[in-house]
Amino acid sequence: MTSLEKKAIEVLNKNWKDNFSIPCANLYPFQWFWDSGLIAIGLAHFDMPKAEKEIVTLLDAQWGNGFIPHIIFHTETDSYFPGADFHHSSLHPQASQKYRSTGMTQPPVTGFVLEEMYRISTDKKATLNFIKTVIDKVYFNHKYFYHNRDPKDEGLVYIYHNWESGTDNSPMWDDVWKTMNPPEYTFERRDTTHVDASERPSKREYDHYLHIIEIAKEHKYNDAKIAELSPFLVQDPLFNAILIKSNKSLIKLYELIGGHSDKISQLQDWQNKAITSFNAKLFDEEVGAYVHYDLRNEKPLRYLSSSSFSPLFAGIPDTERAEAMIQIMLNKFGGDHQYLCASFDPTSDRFNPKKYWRGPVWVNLNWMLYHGVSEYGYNDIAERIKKDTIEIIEKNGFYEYFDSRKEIHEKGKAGYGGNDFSWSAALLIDLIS
Ligand code: 9YW
Repeated sequence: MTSLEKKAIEVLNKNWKDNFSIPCANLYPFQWFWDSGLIAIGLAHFDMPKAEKEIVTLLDAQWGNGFIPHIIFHTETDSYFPGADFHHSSLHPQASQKYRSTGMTQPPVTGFVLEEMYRISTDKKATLNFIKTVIDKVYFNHKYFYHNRDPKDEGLVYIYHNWESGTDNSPMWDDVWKTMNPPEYTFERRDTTHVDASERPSKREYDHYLHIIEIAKEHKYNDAKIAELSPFLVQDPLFNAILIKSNKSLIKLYELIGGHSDKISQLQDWQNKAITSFNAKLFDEEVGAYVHYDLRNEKPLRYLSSSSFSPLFAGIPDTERAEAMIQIMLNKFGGDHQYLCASFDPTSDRFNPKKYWRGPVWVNLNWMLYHGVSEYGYNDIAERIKKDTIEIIEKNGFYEYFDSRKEIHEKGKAGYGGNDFSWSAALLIDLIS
Protein backbone atom coordinates (compact mmCIF):
# COMPACT_ATOMS: atom_id res chain seq x y z
CA MET A 1 0.00 0.00 0.00
CA THR A 2 1.38 3.45 -0.91
CA SER A 3 1.68 6.16 1.73
CA LEU A 4 -0.91 8.22 -0.16
CA GLU A 5 -3.40 5.38 0.10
CA LYS A 6 -2.64 5.05 3.82
CA LYS A 7 -3.31 8.74 4.31
CA ALA A 8 -6.56 8.45 2.38
CA ILE A 9 -7.71 5.66 4.68
CA GLU A 10 -6.80 7.81 7.71
CA VAL A 11 -8.95 10.64 6.33
CA LEU A 12 -11.92 8.31 5.88
CA ASN A 13 -11.48 6.77 9.32
CA LYS A 14 -11.30 10.22 10.86
CA ASN A 15 -14.49 11.33 9.11
CA TRP A 16 -16.42 8.17 10.05
CA LYS A 17 -19.11 8.81 12.69
CA ASP A 18 -20.27 5.34 13.78
CA ASN A 19 -22.75 4.74 10.97
CA PHE A 20 -22.10 7.40 8.34
CA SER A 21 -19.33 9.71 7.13
CA ILE A 22 -19.11 13.47 7.19
CA PRO A 23 -17.64 15.10 4.07
CA CYS A 24 -15.17 17.15 6.12
CA ALA A 25 -14.71 18.18 9.78
CA ASN A 26 -16.07 21.60 10.84
CA LEU A 27 -17.18 22.78 7.40
CA TYR A 28 -19.68 19.96 6.70
CA PRO A 29 -20.61 18.16 9.95
CA PHE A 30 -23.55 15.98 8.68
CA GLN A 31 -24.26 13.32 6.06
CA TRP A 32 -24.61 14.52 2.47
CA PHE A 33 -26.34 12.34 -0.16
CA TRP A 34 -23.86 12.18 -3.03
CA ASP A 35 -20.85 12.44 -0.75
CA SER A 36 -22.11 9.42 1.14
CA GLY A 37 -22.42 7.32 -2.00
CA LEU A 38 -19.00 8.28 -3.34
CA ILE A 39 -17.41 7.72 0.06
CA ALA A 40 -18.88 4.19 0.15
CA ILE A 41 -16.86 3.39 -3.01
CA GLY A 42 -13.65 4.22 -1.13
CA LEU A 43 -14.71 2.41 2.04
CA ALA A 44 -15.57 -0.71 0.01
CA HIS A 45 -11.87 -1.15 -0.79
CA PHE A 46 -10.79 -1.66 2.82
CA ASP A 47 -13.92 -2.05 4.97
CA MET A 48 -17.01 -3.38 3.18
CA PRO A 49 -19.18 -3.46 6.33
CA LYS A 50 -18.60 0.28 6.77
CA ALA A 51 -19.47 0.92 3.11
CA GLU A 52 -22.68 -1.04 3.59
CA LYS A 53 -23.51 0.83 6.79
CA GLU A 54 -22.97 4.15 5.01
CA ILE A 55 -25.59 3.21 2.41
CA VAL A 56 -28.00 1.73 4.95
CA THR A 57 -27.92 4.94 7.00
CA LEU A 58 -28.46 7.07 3.91
CA LEU A 59 -31.43 5.01 2.76
CA ASP A 60 -32.85 4.93 6.26
CA ALA A 61 -33.53 8.65 5.85
CA GLN A 62 -35.67 8.08 2.74
CA TRP A 63 -39.11 9.71 2.86
CA GLY A 64 -42.44 7.96 2.39
CA ASN A 65 -42.56 9.12 -1.24
CA GLY A 66 -39.13 7.75 -2.19
CA PHE A 67 -37.30 11.07 -1.88
CA ILE A 68 -33.78 11.06 -0.38
CA PRO A 69 -32.65 14.34 1.19
CA HIS A 70 -29.42 16.14 0.38
CA ILE A 71 -28.36 16.61 4.02
CA ILE A 72 -29.31 14.37 6.93
CA PHE A 73 -28.78 16.21 10.20
CA HIS A 74 -27.72 13.40 12.52
CA THR A 75 -26.48 15.72 15.24
CA GLU A 76 -27.30 19.10 16.71
CA THR A 77 -24.58 21.57 15.84
CA ASP A 78 -24.75 25.21 14.94
CA SER A 79 -21.50 25.14 13.00
CA TYR A 80 -23.39 24.88 9.68
CA PHE A 81 -25.82 27.33 8.15
CA PRO A 82 -28.59 26.81 7.12
CA GLY A 83 -29.22 23.99 9.58
CA ALA A 84 -32.13 21.69 10.40
CA ASP A 85 -34.36 24.39 11.92
CA PHE A 86 -34.12 26.53 8.83
CA HIS A 87 -34.91 23.68 6.43
CA HIS A 88 -37.76 22.34 8.60
CA SER A 89 -38.22 19.14 6.55
CA SER A 90 -41.14 17.95 8.70
CA LEU A 91 -43.33 20.42 6.82
CA HIS A 92 -43.61 17.72 4.15
CA PRO A 93 -46.30 15.19 5.11
CA GLN A 94 -44.17 12.21 4.07
CA ALA A 95 -40.83 13.39 5.49
CA SER A 96 -38.81 10.98 7.62
CA GLN A 97 -40.07 10.82 11.19
CA LYS A 98 -36.69 9.62 12.33
CA TYR A 99 -34.26 12.15 10.86
CA ARG A 100 -34.27 15.88 10.35
CA SER A 101 -33.08 16.79 6.89
CA THR A 102 -33.25 19.31 4.11
CA GLY A 103 -36.20 19.29 1.72
CA MET A 104 -34.04 19.08 -1.36
CA THR A 105 -32.06 16.26 -2.89
CA GLN A 106 -28.70 15.69 -4.64
CA PRO A 107 -27.42 13.73 -7.67
CA PRO A 108 -28.74 10.15 -7.27
CA VAL A 109 -25.47 8.23 -7.20
CA THR A 110 -26.71 5.28 -5.14
CA GLY A 111 -27.53 2.97 -8.06
CA PHE A 112 -24.09 3.09 -9.62
CA VAL A 113 -22.45 3.07 -6.19
CA LEU A 114 -24.04 -0.33 -5.48
CA GLU A 115 -22.65 -1.63 -8.76
CA GLU A 116 -19.20 -0.27 -7.85
CA MET A 117 -19.39 -1.97 -4.46
CA TYR A 118 -20.18 -5.22 -6.22
CA ARG A 119 -17.25 -4.74 -8.62
CA ILE A 120 -14.84 -4.02 -5.76
CA SER A 121 -16.10 -6.83 -3.51
CA THR A 122 -13.94 -9.89 -2.93
CA ASP A 123 -17.01 -11.75 -1.65
CA LYS A 124 -19.51 -11.18 -4.46
CA LYS A 125 -22.13 -13.46 -2.98
CA ALA A 126 -22.22 -11.60 0.32
CA THR A 127 -22.25 -8.22 -1.41
CA LEU A 128 -25.08 -9.27 -3.71
CA ASN A 129 -27.00 -10.42 -0.64
CA PHE A 130 -26.48 -6.98 0.84
CA ILE A 131 -27.58 -5.31 -2.40
CA LYS A 132 -30.78 -7.37 -2.35
CA THR A 133 -31.71 -5.76 0.96
CA VAL A 134 -31.39 -2.17 -0.30
CA ILE A 135 -31.93 -2.11 -4.07
CA ASP A 136 -35.71 -1.62 -3.93
CA LYS A 137 -35.24 1.59 -1.97
CA VAL A 138 -33.01 2.93 -4.73
CA TYR A 139 -35.56 1.88 -7.35
CA PHE A 140 -38.22 3.71 -5.31
CA ASN A 141 -36.02 6.79 -5.33
CA HIS A 142 -35.81 6.69 -9.15
CA LYS A 143 -39.58 6.25 -9.32
CA TYR A 144 -39.92 9.36 -7.15
CA PHE A 145 -37.86 11.33 -9.67
CA TYR A 146 -39.75 10.22 -12.78
CA HIS A 147 -43.14 10.69 -11.11
CA ASN A 148 -42.52 14.01 -9.40
CA ARG A 149 -39.68 15.83 -11.14
CA ASP A 150 -40.69 15.54 -14.79
CA PRO A 151 -43.81 17.69 -15.23
CA LYS A 152 -43.73 17.55 -19.04
CA ASP A 153 -43.07 13.82 -19.12
CA GLU A 154 -39.85 14.23 -21.09
CA GLY A 155 -37.74 11.65 -19.31
CA LEU A 156 -35.60 14.47 -17.90
CA VAL A 157 -35.91 15.47 -14.27
CA TYR A 158 -35.55 18.97 -12.88
CA ILE A 159 -33.71 20.32 -9.89
CA TYR A 160 -35.32 23.21 -8.02
CA HIS A 161 -32.28 24.48 -6.16
CA ASN A 162 -28.63 24.99 -7.05
CA TRP A 163 -27.73 22.90 -3.99
CA GLU A 164 -29.51 19.96 -5.62
CA SER A 165 -27.03 20.12 -8.51
CA GLY A 166 -24.03 19.51 -6.25
CA THR A 167 -22.27 22.27 -8.24
CA ASP A 168 -23.51 24.94 -5.89
CA ASN A 169 -22.25 28.27 -7.20
CA SER A 170 -21.58 27.38 -10.81
CA PRO A 171 -21.52 30.47 -13.06
CA MET A 172 -24.41 28.80 -14.86
CA TRP A 173 -26.72 29.95 -12.11
CA ASP A 174 -25.78 33.61 -12.58
CA ASP A 175 -28.29 33.70 -15.42
CA VAL A 176 -31.01 32.38 -13.12
CA TRP A 177 -30.11 34.87 -10.38
CA LYS A 178 -30.63 37.68 -12.90
CA THR A 179 -34.29 36.64 -13.18
CA MET A 180 -34.80 36.89 -9.38
CA ASN A 181 -34.71 39.67 -6.83
CA PRO A 182 -34.75 38.08 -3.38
CA PRO A 183 -34.92 40.07 -0.16
CA GLU A 184 -31.67 40.87 1.67
CA TYR A 185 -31.80 38.31 4.46
CA THR A 186 -30.06 38.74 7.78
CA PHE A 187 -28.21 35.59 8.79
CA GLU A 188 -24.92 34.39 10.13
CA ARG A 189 -22.84 32.44 7.63
CA ARG A 190 -20.75 29.65 9.15
CA ASP A 191 -18.84 28.46 6.07
CA THR A 192 -16.68 31.60 5.95
CA THR A 193 -15.53 31.01 9.54
CA HIS A 194 -13.96 27.73 8.34
CA VAL A 195 -12.79 28.66 4.85
CA ASP A 196 -11.49 31.86 3.24
CA ALA A 197 -14.44 33.91 1.95
CA SER A 198 -12.72 34.35 -1.43
CA GLU A 199 -13.16 30.60 -2.01
CA ARG A 200 -16.90 30.56 -1.15
CA PRO A 201 -20.13 32.01 -2.61
CA SER A 202 -21.05 35.65 -1.93
CA LYS A 203 -23.68 36.93 0.56
CA ARG A 204 -25.95 37.93 -2.33
CA GLU A 205 -25.71 34.42 -3.77
CA TYR A 206 -26.79 33.07 -0.37
CA ASP A 207 -29.84 35.40 -0.45
CA HIS A 208 -30.92 33.64 -3.63
CA TYR A 209 -30.27 30.20 -2.14
CA LEU A 210 -32.38 30.97 0.94
CA HIS A 211 -35.18 32.58 -1.01
CA ILE A 212 -35.82 29.44 -3.08
CA ILE A 213 -36.04 27.41 0.13
CA GLU A 214 -38.48 29.90 1.66
CA ILE A 215 -40.78 29.48 -1.34
CA ALA A 216 -40.60 25.67 -1.13
CA LYS A 217 -41.31 25.83 2.61
CA GLU A 218 -44.34 28.05 2.07
CA HIS A 219 -45.74 25.14 0.08
CA LYS A 220 -44.58 22.43 2.47
CA TYR A 221 -42.07 21.10 -0.05
CA ASN A 222 -44.89 20.01 -2.32
CA ASP A 223 -43.33 18.96 -5.66
CA ALA A 224 -46.23 20.08 -7.85
CA LYS A 225 -46.22 23.51 -6.23
CA ILE A 226 -42.45 23.76 -6.54
CA ALA A 227 -42.67 22.87 -10.24
CA GLU A 228 -45.25 25.60 -10.64
CA LEU A 229 -43.64 28.33 -8.58
CA SER A 230 -39.93 27.86 -7.96
CA PRO A 231 -37.89 30.60 -9.67
CA PHE A 232 -35.15 28.00 -10.06
CA LEU A 233 -36.16 25.01 -12.19
CA VAL A 234 -33.39 23.47 -14.25
CA GLN A 235 -32.69 20.29 -16.19
CA ASP A 236 -29.09 19.63 -15.28
CA PRO A 237 -26.94 17.36 -17.49
CA LEU A 238 -24.82 16.12 -14.57
CA PHE A 239 -27.81 15.27 -12.41
CA ASN A 240 -29.64 13.53 -15.27
CA ALA A 241 -26.51 11.70 -16.43
CA ILE A 242 -26.04 10.34 -12.92
CA LEU A 243 -29.66 9.20 -12.80
CA ILE A 244 -29.24 7.45 -16.16
CA LYS A 245 -25.98 5.82 -15.06
CA SER A 246 -27.73 4.63 -11.90
CA ASN A 247 -30.71 3.28 -13.92
CA LYS A 248 -28.23 1.23 -15.92
CA SER A 249 -26.66 -0.14 -12.78
CA LEU A 250 -30.03 -1.06 -11.28
CA ILE A 251 -30.89 -3.00 -14.45
CA LYS A 252 -27.59 -4.91 -14.25
CA LEU A 253 -27.97 -5.63 -10.56
CA TYR A 254 -31.60 -6.78 -10.85
CA GLU A 255 -30.49 -9.10 -13.67
CA LEU A 256 -27.80 -10.53 -11.42
CA ILE A 257 -30.27 -11.01 -8.60
CA GLY A 258 -32.78 -12.64 -10.95
CA GLY A 259 -36.55 -12.09 -11.33
CA HIS A 260 -37.84 -8.50 -11.00
CA SER A 261 -38.77 -8.38 -14.70
CA ASP A 262 -41.38 -5.67 -14.07
CA LYS A 263 -38.82 -3.35 -12.51
CA ILE A 264 -36.25 -4.09 -15.21
CA SER A 265 -38.68 -3.25 -17.97
CA GLN A 266 -39.80 -0.07 -16.19
CA LEU A 267 -36.17 0.99 -15.78
CA GLN A 268 -35.56 0.27 -19.46
CA ASP A 269 -38.54 2.44 -20.45
CA TRP A 270 -37.32 5.33 -18.31
CA GLN A 271 -33.87 4.84 -19.69
CA ASN A 272 -34.81 4.86 -23.39
CA LYS A 273 -36.91 7.95 -23.05
CA ALA A 274 -34.30 9.71 -20.91
CA ILE A 275 -31.42 9.09 -23.31
CA THR A 276 -33.42 10.17 -26.35
CA SER A 277 -34.57 13.42 -24.72
CA PHE A 278 -31.16 14.07 -23.24
CA ASN A 279 -29.50 13.93 -26.66
CA ALA A 280 -32.24 15.93 -28.36
CA LYS A 281 -32.68 18.64 -25.76
CA LEU A 282 -29.45 19.09 -23.84
CA PHE A 283 -26.85 18.79 -26.61
CA ASP A 284 -25.80 22.17 -27.97
CA GLU A 285 -24.25 22.01 -31.44
CA GLU A 286 -22.52 25.35 -31.18
CA VAL A 287 -21.08 24.78 -27.70
CA GLY A 288 -20.16 21.26 -28.83
CA ALA A 289 -21.27 19.56 -25.62
CA TYR A 290 -24.25 19.21 -23.28
CA VAL A 291 -25.67 22.25 -21.49
CA HIS A 292 -28.17 23.00 -18.73
CA TYR A 293 -31.76 23.89 -19.61
CA ASP A 294 -33.60 26.56 -17.63
CA LEU A 295 -37.10 25.10 -17.52
CA ARG A 296 -38.59 28.07 -15.66
CA ASN A 297 -37.49 30.58 -18.28
CA GLU A 298 -37.54 28.07 -21.17
CA LYS A 299 -34.01 28.60 -22.43
CA PRO A 300 -30.75 26.69 -22.58
CA LEU A 301 -27.86 27.97 -20.42
CA ARG A 302 -25.21 27.80 -23.06
CA TYR A 303 -21.99 27.36 -21.10
CA LEU A 304 -19.31 24.71 -20.94
CA SER A 305 -18.53 23.17 -17.57
CA SER A 306 -17.24 19.84 -16.35
CA SER A 307 -20.92 18.84 -16.13
CA SER A 308 -21.10 19.26 -19.93
CA PHE A 309 -18.83 16.22 -20.33
CA SER A 310 -20.44 14.09 -17.60
CA PRO A 311 -22.82 12.34 -20.05
CA LEU A 312 -19.72 10.38 -21.17
CA PHE A 313 -19.90 8.66 -17.79
CA ALA A 314 -23.40 7.38 -18.56
CA GLY A 315 -22.71 6.37 -22.18
CA ILE A 316 -25.17 8.98 -23.48
CA PRO A 317 -23.43 10.41 -26.60
CA ASP A 318 -22.76 8.21 -29.63
CA THR A 319 -19.11 7.58 -30.47
CA GLU A 320 -18.84 10.42 -32.99
CA ARG A 321 -20.28 12.97 -30.59
CA ALA A 322 -18.13 11.62 -27.76
CA GLU A 323 -14.99 12.10 -29.83
CA ALA A 324 -15.88 15.70 -30.67
CA MET A 325 -16.68 16.45 -27.01
CA ILE A 326 -13.41 14.99 -25.79
CA GLN A 327 -11.56 17.14 -28.32
CA ILE A 328 -13.26 20.25 -26.93
CA MET A 329 -12.39 19.18 -23.41
CA LEU A 330 -8.73 18.84 -24.41
CA ASN A 331 -8.62 22.09 -26.36
CA LYS A 332 -10.31 24.30 -23.80
CA PHE A 333 -9.61 22.59 -20.47
CA GLY A 334 -6.53 20.48 -21.16
CA GLY A 335 -3.59 22.61 -22.36
CA ASP A 336 -0.09 21.79 -21.05
CA HIS A 337 -0.43 24.49 -18.38
CA GLN A 338 -3.74 23.10 -17.05
CA TYR A 339 -4.82 20.23 -14.87
CA LEU A 340 -7.89 18.39 -16.09
CA CYS A 341 -10.66 19.14 -15.54
CA ALA A 342 -11.64 22.66 -14.51
CA SER A 343 -15.23 22.85 -13.30
CA PHE A 344 -16.01 25.77 -15.63
CA ASP A 345 -14.87 26.91 -19.07
CA PRO A 346 -11.36 28.41 -18.56
CA THR A 347 -11.86 30.64 -21.62
CA SER A 348 -14.96 32.30 -20.15
CA ASP A 349 -14.86 35.61 -18.28
CA ARG A 350 -16.91 33.92 -15.54
CA PHE A 351 -14.06 31.48 -14.86
CA ASN A 352 -12.44 31.77 -11.42
CA PRO A 353 -9.89 29.01 -10.73
CA LYS A 354 -9.96 29.55 -6.93
CA LYS A 355 -13.65 29.78 -6.25
CA TYR A 356 -15.57 26.62 -5.46
CA TRP A 357 -17.56 25.54 -8.56
CA ARG A 358 -16.55 28.51 -10.69
CA GLY A 359 -13.36 26.92 -12.00
CA PRO A 360 -11.41 24.65 -9.64
CA VAL A 361 -10.84 20.95 -10.33
CA TRP A 362 -13.03 18.56 -8.28
CA VAL A 363 -12.03 14.94 -7.65
CA ASN A 364 -15.57 13.56 -7.97
CA LEU A 365 -16.06 15.02 -11.44
CA ASN A 366 -12.59 13.84 -12.48
CA TRP A 367 -13.45 10.33 -11.30
CA MET A 368 -16.59 10.32 -13.45
CA LEU A 369 -14.77 11.75 -16.45
CA TYR A 370 -11.98 9.21 -16.04
CA HIS A 371 -14.52 6.38 -16.25
CA GLY A 372 -16.48 8.03 -19.05
CA VAL A 373 -13.48 8.68 -21.28
CA SER A 374 -12.09 5.19 -20.72
CA GLU A 375 -15.47 3.56 -21.52
CA TYR A 376 -15.26 5.20 -24.95
CA GLY A 377 -11.75 3.79 -25.40
CA TYR A 378 -9.68 6.97 -24.95
CA ASN A 379 -7.22 5.33 -22.61
CA ASP A 380 -4.46 7.94 -22.88
CA ILE A 381 -6.81 10.74 -21.93
CA ALA A 382 -8.29 8.67 -19.12
CA GLU A 383 -4.76 8.08 -17.82
CA ARG A 384 -4.05 11.80 -18.00
CA ILE A 385 -7.16 12.57 -15.90
CA LYS A 386 -6.10 9.94 -13.39
CA LYS A 387 -2.50 11.20 -13.25
CA ASP A 388 -3.62 14.82 -12.84
CA THR A 389 -5.96 13.85 -10.01
CA ILE A 390 -3.28 11.93 -8.14
CA GLU A 391 -0.74 14.70 -8.68
CA ILE A 392 -2.89 17.54 -7.33
CA ILE A 393 -3.64 15.48 -4.21
CA GLU A 394 0.01 14.46 -3.77
CA LYS A 395 1.12 18.07 -4.01
CA ASN A 396 -1.51 19.62 -1.77
CA GLY A 397 -3.33 17.05 0.35
CA PHE A 398 -6.93 15.82 0.27
CA TYR A 399 -8.55 19.19 -0.38
CA GLU A 400 -12.11 19.82 -1.47
CA TYR A 401 -11.08 21.51 -4.74
CA PHE A 402 -7.89 22.50 -6.54
CA ASP A 403 -6.57 25.23 -8.78
CA SER A 404 -6.59 24.14 -12.41
CA ARG A 405 -3.50 26.23 -13.27
CA LYS A 406 -0.28 24.21 -12.97
CA GLU A 407 1.88 27.29 -12.26
CA ILE A 408 -0.03 27.91 -8.99
CA HIS A 409 0.89 24.40 -7.79
CA GLU A 410 4.56 25.21 -8.43
CA LYS A 411 4.36 28.30 -6.23
CA GLY A 412 2.64 26.86 -3.13
CA LYS A 413 -0.75 25.85 -1.82
CA ALA A 414 -3.24 25.22 -4.61
CA GLY A 415 -5.82 23.14 -2.73
CA TYR A 416 -8.84 25.07 -1.46
CA GLY A 417 -12.00 24.74 0.64
CA GLY A 418 -12.05 22.01 3.27
CA ASN A 419 -9.03 19.78 3.87
CA ASP A 420 -9.09 16.04 4.65
CA PHE A 421 -12.15 15.91 2.46
CA SER A 422 -13.79 12.49 2.31
CA TRP A 423 -14.63 11.96 -1.36
CA SER A 424 -11.19 13.21 -2.46
CA ALA A 425 -9.74 10.44 -0.26
CA ALA A 426 -12.33 7.80 -1.22
CA LEU A 427 -12.06 8.25 -4.96
CA LEU A 428 -8.27 8.47 -4.83
CA ILE A 429 -8.29 5.01 -3.23
CA ASP A 430 -10.51 3.75 -6.03
CA LEU A 431 -8.39 5.36 -8.76
CA ILE A 432 -5.12 3.86 -7.55
CA SER A 433 -6.48 0.41 -6.65
C1 9YW B 1 -22.31 23.83 0.98
C2 9YW B 1 -20.59 18.39 0.95
C3 9YW B 1 -21.14 19.36 -0.08
C4 9YW B 1 -21.19 18.73 -1.49
C5 9YW B 1 -21.56 19.78 -2.53
C6 9YW B 1 -20.60 20.95 -2.39
C7 9YW B 1 -20.64 21.51 -0.97
C8 9YW B 1 -22.22 22.39 0.69
O1 9YW B 1 -20.30 20.50 -0.06
O2 9YW B 1 -21.90 22.04 -0.66
O3 9YW B 1 -22.61 24.22 2.11
O4 9YW B 1 -22.04 24.63 0.10
O5 9YW B 1 -20.87 21.93 -3.34
O6 9YW B 1 -21.50 19.22 -3.81
O7 9YW B 1 -22.09 17.68 -1.51
O8 9YW B 1 -19.34 17.95 0.55
